[in-house]
Amino acid sequence: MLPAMPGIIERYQERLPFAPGDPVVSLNEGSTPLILAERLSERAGLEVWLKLEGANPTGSFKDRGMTCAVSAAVREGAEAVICASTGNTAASAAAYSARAGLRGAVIVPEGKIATGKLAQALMHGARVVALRGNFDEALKLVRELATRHPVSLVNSVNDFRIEGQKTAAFEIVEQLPSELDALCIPVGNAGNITAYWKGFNEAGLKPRMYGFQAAGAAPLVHGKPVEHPETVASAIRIGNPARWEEAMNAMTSSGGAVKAVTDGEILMAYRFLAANEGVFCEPASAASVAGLLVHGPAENVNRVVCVLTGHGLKDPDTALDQAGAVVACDPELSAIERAVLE
Ligand code: AN7
Repeated sequence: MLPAMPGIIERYQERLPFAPGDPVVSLNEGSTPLILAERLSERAGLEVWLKLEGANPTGSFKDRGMTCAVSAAVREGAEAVICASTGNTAASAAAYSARAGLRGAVIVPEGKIATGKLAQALMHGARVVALRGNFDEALKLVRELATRHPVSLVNSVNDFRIEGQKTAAFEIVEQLPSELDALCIPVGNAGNITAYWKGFNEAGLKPRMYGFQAAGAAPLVHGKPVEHPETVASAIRIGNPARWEEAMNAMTSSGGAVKAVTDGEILMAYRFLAANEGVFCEPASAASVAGLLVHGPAENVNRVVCVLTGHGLKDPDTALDQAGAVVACDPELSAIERAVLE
């Protein structure tokens, strides 16, 4: 039997702020598939690869950062971790704190997180607080709270999150047959694009970084915070990203850009990936592919990686809303023939 691939701290220890013998809280995150998307490549007119971050243990890229943030919290002797979240950070923080034996509290915008993420946070035993406000307000409050109480804040304002998430860039460099020209990635709080850029830099690569925001939540595109962000892609319903400057620096200094995609464009890409590539991602993730299809590749960009940040099962409500209906059938051969074949 092949040995299981270890988690990212063990795998990349010499490039992460952990020493041998430090406590490691891991679910064997990372080592996610990078697949060639042939139909998407045909449609986009260049070679497109998909990094399937939904294949992480809790179904999103957050696990790469969370193994580092929670391991560091244990090393520091923290007893509890806290975060504000549009859903995936909450699910991941809840899982890793359960594994570490720490208390976890997650603050989410009331009624605005996908069903699967809520189920995860609750199942892992976190205290789930539904804030009558949006993500930006939640983040402001938890930052304040963390200065007053001995709790470890595990949002991407925590540098350990960036360190962990940069390992996805290392993996892409290892997995691709030759160099990539550009990366397409959804942008919410702007931690992940910051992390990829750091990872590529450390690996000696400079792909163009294209960040895509939902049109109703596109502060980086407008150059100013959005007070009431709205989008079907609830994961990136964020109006004032914490890593604003770093994300802008990644995009401008790499020769990339930040652009907006509408909810309609996001949902088009979401359905296309599921129906034509067999890849079910959540709506926010599809923003990377929507951006590529709508805004097109830049000159001299022949090979791109689109990051699919979270699994489609996270948000079954949007899926059922977007998909075709089931076919009801009586338990008789003639009826089943009609139902299947017509
Ligand atoms: C699927 O969980 O902000 O730009 O609180 O869940 O690093 O914020 C989630 C963000 C993209 C954007 N795709 O990444 C949270 C949260 C998915 C996400 C993003 C998120 P960042």
